[in-house]
Amino acid sequence: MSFLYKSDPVRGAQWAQRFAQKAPDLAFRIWPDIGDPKAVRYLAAWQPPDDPVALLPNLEVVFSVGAGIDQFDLSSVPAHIPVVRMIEPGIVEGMVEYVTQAVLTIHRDLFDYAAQQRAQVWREKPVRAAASRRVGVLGIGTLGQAVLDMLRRFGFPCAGWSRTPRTLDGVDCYAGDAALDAFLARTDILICLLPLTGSTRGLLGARVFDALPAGASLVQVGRGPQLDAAALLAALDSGRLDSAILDVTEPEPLPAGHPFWTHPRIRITPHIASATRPGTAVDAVLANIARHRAGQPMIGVVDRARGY
Ligand code: NDP
Ligand code: OXD
Repeated sequence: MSFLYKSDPVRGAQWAQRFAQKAPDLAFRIWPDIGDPKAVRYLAAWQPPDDPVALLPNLEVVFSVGAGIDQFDLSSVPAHIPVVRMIEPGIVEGMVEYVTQAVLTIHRDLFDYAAQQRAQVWREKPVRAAASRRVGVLGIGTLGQAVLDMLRRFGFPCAGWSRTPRTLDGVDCYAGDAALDAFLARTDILICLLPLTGSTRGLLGARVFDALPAGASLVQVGRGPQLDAAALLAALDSGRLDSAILDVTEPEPLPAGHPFWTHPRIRITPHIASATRPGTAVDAVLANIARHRAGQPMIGVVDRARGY
């Protein structure tokens, strides 16, 4: 019986080490060295092969090596094979760090100070209390909840938006399209932690920007196609929005010459907000395999109907 890994080979070598320690009975293979295809019961991939079951006839579970699964063609994985996304403490920790630094960058006026530094200007701005800066997170799943849990400790008034109603300690929760405008109207720093689906593609556009208070900012850590680039540039240039910190873009890599690179109110990072950490990721995958073998529900099974 074997486990096939199909993603970055450097990380794959780290997965292999962890598997050797924790699950020596399960042969670990790194794509394209698949060994006997009939022996492969589990596949972990960023992108599965085109027709995984034709290649691996005894496949039982497909694991995504990332939290998002929009890069998967779910129709190529038969319905009886569960697709499981990555839920593990390492990816949560990285996202909490990234979003916290982004919110504090905006809150403590570091875009303005960067401009002042370029102009060699030494001038203080009044410091606003966190209690006066309202933070709102689109998507309050695994990552959104962890981010809010950290941000509320700074004293930011916190809100979150989800598809289905949720209750979170210290967070004003809004749900569904009908509540979006009310959520946006009370949000000074908007953080996007939504999965990419048919409903979230292009969501970050003029309609959303116009519903935010004037001078609001955006932190985009979801997926590039959720953002309408022209609408963002227009909103920044008109002063409707103050600034944006973008970790994901469309396309990736962001091409040379794209206006985002040089815009003074945009900060770009190359999709590094967070990544699965091999040690904790392997532990999470092995725990799910144990559940699967025991006939128990696995954690993070993708609901194909809703698309995440
Ligand atoms: P979850 O599935 O745990 O949470 C998704 C949240 O989004 C849920 O609250 C869900 O609502 C909400 N949601 C989905 N669709 C809608 C909609 N149409 N309207 C309103 N709310 C909606 O995902 P994670 O928190 O684990 O991850 C979120 C995303 O973060 C990933 O899909 C990925 O795109 C991105 N990501 C980015 C990384 C980076 O480095 N930039 C790293 C890791 C992830 P409900 O609660 O009702 O289900
Ligand atoms: C993920 C990512 O979805 O790294 O895990 O973007």
